[in-house]
Parts: sequence; C-alpha cells; structure tokens
Amino acid sequence: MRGKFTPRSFLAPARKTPHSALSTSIALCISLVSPAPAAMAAPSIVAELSAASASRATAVSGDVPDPSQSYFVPQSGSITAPTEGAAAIANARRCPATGSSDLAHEGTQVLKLNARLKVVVIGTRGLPMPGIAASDICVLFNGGTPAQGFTGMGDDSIIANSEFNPVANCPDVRCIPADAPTDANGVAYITWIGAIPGQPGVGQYSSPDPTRRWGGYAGDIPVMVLGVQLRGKLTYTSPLGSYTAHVKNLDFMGGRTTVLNKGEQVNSLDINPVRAAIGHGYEYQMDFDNNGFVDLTDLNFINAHKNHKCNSPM
Ligand SMILES: [Ca+2]
Ligand SMILES: [Ca+2]
Repeated sequence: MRGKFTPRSFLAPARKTPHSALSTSIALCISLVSPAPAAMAAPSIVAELSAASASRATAVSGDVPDPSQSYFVPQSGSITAPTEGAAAIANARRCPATGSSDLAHEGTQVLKLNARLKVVVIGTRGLPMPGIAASDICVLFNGGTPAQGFTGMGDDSIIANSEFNPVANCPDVRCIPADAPTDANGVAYITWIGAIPGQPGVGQYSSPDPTRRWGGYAGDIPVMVLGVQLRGKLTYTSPLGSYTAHVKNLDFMGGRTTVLNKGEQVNSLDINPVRAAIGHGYEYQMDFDNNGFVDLTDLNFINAHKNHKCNSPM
C-alpha cells in the first residue's frame, strides 16, 4: 500500500494475549538469563519479584509509575533534536546477526541512527521519577514461544534463546534494559543496539553488545518500569496508545517450534514472503524502510542479509 501512514500502522498485531494483569502495581523486570522457561510462570516467583519492584519504587521516589502519565516514544538521531514517529521507526530494524559479528551493517543498515525508545516516567503524584535503575526499565521478552515452554509477561513471539538455537550460540535475552537510570525529568532511553557508557541514547556501534541479539517480530513488546507496563506515543504530542514498541526484524519466520536451530536466522523462509508481497497486500513487518509499501528496496535489503544468524557473519 503506497501512501500515508496511519496510527494503525504502528499498532501492528502481536501474537499474544493481553497483559491485563500488568496494570496493577505488579511484576518485575527480569534481567537476562531465565531459569528453565516454564519456571518463569511460577506464581511464587512472580509474587516475590512483584513485591521487590514495588518496594524499590517506593524506596526510590516514594511513588510508583503512573501508566496514564508515563509513556515511551520511538526516536532516532540526536538527543537534543530527535526524530520521532514514522521516520524513527524506519531505523528500528534489525538482523539477528547484529552485534560485534556484523559491524559492516551496523549504523548504516540496522538499528541505525541511535534507534531507541525514549521513556518518560511520571509517578502517581504527577511528578517525574528520577533515579529508577536501568535494570528496572525493560523491554520484556519471554525468550521463546509457548510451544517451546516459554511463558511469562514478556513478548511471546520474539525468539531469543540458546535452548532451541544452540549451534549459532544465540543469547538468552529477557530484558532489554535502559541505557542509564531515569534523570531528573524521569527520562531514560533504551537504545536498541546498546548505548555508549555515559551517553544514554547514543548507540554503541563500535562494539555492540553481543547479548542483545534476537530473532522474530512482534508488534507490541511490553515496556515495563518497576513492574508497571507503560503505553507508547508515536511522537511526544501523540495520544497514549498511538504506538506500540517494536523492532522490525529480517528474521520474522521460523524458530517458533521445538525443532532445534531454526530460529534467529535469515533464509528463504523470510525472503520468499517479501518477494511475494511486492505488489500485493501491505505487510507492515516486511516494510523494512517503513515507507508504506513493500518493494524491491525491501527485498534487496533482506537479500543482503541472507543466511545471517546469531553468530554469522563473523
Ligand atoms: Ca527466519
Ligand atoms: Ca518499504
């Protein structure tokens, strides 16, 4: 579909159930490395972490994040004059190889121009919440699919696990944390490729974090702060709920069953649907440059990453 964007474009469907339970004072932000996937769903563990988050929120600011005032926005470019909205989303695209193994493509093709989320945390008293630890601010993955035994409050179609993708040595990712704690204005950044230490919102392209590789596409990845799920805005002036957190991925097919070593790689299963979409119905997740239609530019882009996986190219 050629033409203008609508907010609906940024609310791409996610293959998961609603996270209604998260709107209470809730849960957690689990840093990396899960135990056995199913263990994440154990009620006792969730309850324990929930209490820890709430306690920490109170200790930090005497308040908890208010999801009706807090929000996140897709950005790219500089911190002082950021790009937001559709143009920023165009930079939030990745290959599962992105990391130190694929320097040639970083910054120019994938997760480029400091593609990030800006997170603004306002407490229930209406005041910014400074000093929230980076690890308490998470883009949350379960790590795999329910069919693979992964459950929890994170996204359930992102593939980010070594258990089912051992040959390519794919990392176990559960939380993409903020670059730094919230500042005096309650602002933090989640730079998708990882940030330069001491420079939140500025991508670390020279030595990207190899533990941030993942496969699969999801249109609505939970963004959690101290256990509270926030909603997104397309730009800072847009209404709450006008954007859902997502990163387009050249690997969007495969790896969601229990068959080993099928995930987090770009091959014909991903490329053929892009070719087939040209001239047909619009497929948002295949519109890698986010210009409103799928064409040869998108096909050439994915073709250039054929056979890339977590550990290749080296
Ligand atoms: Ca794939
Ligand atoms: Ca396109």
